[in-house]
Amino acid sequence: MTTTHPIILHHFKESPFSEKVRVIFGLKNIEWTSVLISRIMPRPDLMPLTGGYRRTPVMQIGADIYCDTQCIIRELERRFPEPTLFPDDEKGIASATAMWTDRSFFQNTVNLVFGLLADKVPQDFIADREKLRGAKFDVAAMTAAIPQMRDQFRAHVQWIEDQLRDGREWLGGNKAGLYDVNAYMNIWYVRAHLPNLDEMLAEFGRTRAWETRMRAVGHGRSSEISTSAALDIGARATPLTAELSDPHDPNGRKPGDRVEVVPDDYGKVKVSGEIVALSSQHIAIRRHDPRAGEVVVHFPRAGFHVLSA
Ligand SMILES: N[C@@H](CCC(=O)N[C@@H](CS)C(=O)NCC(=O)O)C(=O)O
Repeated sequence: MTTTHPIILHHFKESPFSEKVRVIFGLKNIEWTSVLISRIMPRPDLMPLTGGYRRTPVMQIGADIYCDTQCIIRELERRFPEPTLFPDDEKGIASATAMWTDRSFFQNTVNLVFGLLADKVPQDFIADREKLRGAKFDVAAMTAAIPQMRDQFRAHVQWIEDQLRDGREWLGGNKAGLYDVNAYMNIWYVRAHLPNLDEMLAEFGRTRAWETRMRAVGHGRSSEISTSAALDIGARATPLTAELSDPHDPNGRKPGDRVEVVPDDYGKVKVSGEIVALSSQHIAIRRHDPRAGEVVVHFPRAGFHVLSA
């Protein structure tokens, strides 16, 4: 499918969740536009587009803004169905792996990375991530927990290794898919930050070979624009999301209702707007911003709360 607006990814290089999306650009050979954002707040040109959602990455297509990799991936699969991220026709379980890779596995790798980096973590980064978590970013506690984190990391990697045990190249079988993208994020993250990943993976030969295959996927074709140019694109565009109601919504929500949407784990900034479209896996809300104009912001449902405004 062609789109009149570029596929813009707001991201930063060190971001593992952004790496998921960059790898999907590679798998699907998508042409995309890169907007490099600051690793820490403030992000003055991005907040008018998201309405305050502050996690990374964010995808922008004109005046439609996609928050969270679950939502971004769903939209990319819809727009670029070939090659599919579900080559084994296991869409449900492949999507659900995010609840493993993005939560318990990721919390493990974050604690491992920052525990081992310890005094190299800049103070402004710590202060920013304390705001994000609403809790102390306790590098000393992470350092003390390194032995436990190594055990956890090993157990998670063993699951990858077990999946590859029959000699398959990819976690789902003969073709790369969402299982691979989700799990790889954590290995990529440790590889990017810690010099001793090879040591940690020494017993996992199949995982090491799979990591090499994943790295070779690349990031598709990209060009770069500034944060302000992306905001201009959003301000000039009109959102293209069609109204969609959900007759099975358990709370009777419908297009036109005013709501607030907020992550249930961290970065709990409420984004308010009027429902445009909703389903069991997706909610899109319309907002107006003095700089961005009219935008529609999209969120996943799993891991997000929808509150009446
Ligand atoms: N569930 C989110 C998690 C995203 C996330 O935690 N991203 C990290 C960076 S990799 C983040 O937002 N860090 C704080 C920030 O960038 O403001 C997703 O799938 O996109």
